[in-house]
Amino acid sequence: MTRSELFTQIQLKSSFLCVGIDPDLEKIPRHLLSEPDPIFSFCREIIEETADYAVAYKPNIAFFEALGARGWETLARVEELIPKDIFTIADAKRGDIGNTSKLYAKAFFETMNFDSITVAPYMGEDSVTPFLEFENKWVILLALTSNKGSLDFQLIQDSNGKPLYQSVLEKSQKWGTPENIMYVVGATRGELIGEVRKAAPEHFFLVPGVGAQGGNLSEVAKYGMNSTCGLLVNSSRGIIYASNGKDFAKAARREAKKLQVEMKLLLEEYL
Ligand code: OMP
Repeated sequence: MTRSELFTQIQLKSSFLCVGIDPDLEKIPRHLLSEPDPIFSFCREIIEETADYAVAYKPNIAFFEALGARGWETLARVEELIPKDIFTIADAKRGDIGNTSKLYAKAFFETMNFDSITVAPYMGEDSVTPFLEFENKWVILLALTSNKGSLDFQLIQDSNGKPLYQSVLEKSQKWGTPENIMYVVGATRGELIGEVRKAAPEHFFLVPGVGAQGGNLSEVAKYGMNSTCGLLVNSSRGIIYASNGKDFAKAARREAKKLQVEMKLLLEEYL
């Protein structure tokens, strides 16, 4: 999917919601456990009920690969059932020496058909560029993450006072363009989102951390929105585990809609 196609979807749905698919056998409703593939049944209902409000889905690969070979099969089936006009993110956080990254890219872009993959920048240019060689596919590079541990490295300053995440933003913009690189910026980072926006005015940001991690949606929009929205805001647990009863998918729909209604107002305010 291209950047302008993504923006068109955002406008059509008045939404920049990414629904995070983090299906955990211990958390899904008990009645699904008698299904042949409980995780698939869970994801199918969640997708069916939230697709009206989502412009992106982000399956987190850990939740599938923890189940072994069967989990990979489930992931492939889940990826296939996501409507084609919705952007897909393989949240795999990969990155390795060039010839290995090339195979990670093949796994998620060719064997499966994800639009994008999350990538860790730590191993540098040759670990990231193999992902950029695929047409209409995206790298979503970790810049300033939502978790407490982001303080350990990402905010360390060099001798000129520049934090590491700023060097990631600066350098990586030479490897690709706003048409094939996005950045992960945590919703919990408040005003710093504005600093990331200054350093990368055109790029889309994937913003996790609203909902269960306490990030604030209007703050994200205030500091992060650009003229083509430039934001995909993710919520996983806050949507998919809104209820653990038989009404779980309807409850997920309600939570997704709540965020979409808020997003519509923010789009009207800032675009
Ligand atoms: P919830 O906190 O349940 O909404 O889930 C957040 C999702 O975003 C999880 O799948 C995390 O792995 C992911 N995530 C973060 O929480 N923080 C980050 O900085 C980056 C990610 C990510 O790359 O998606």
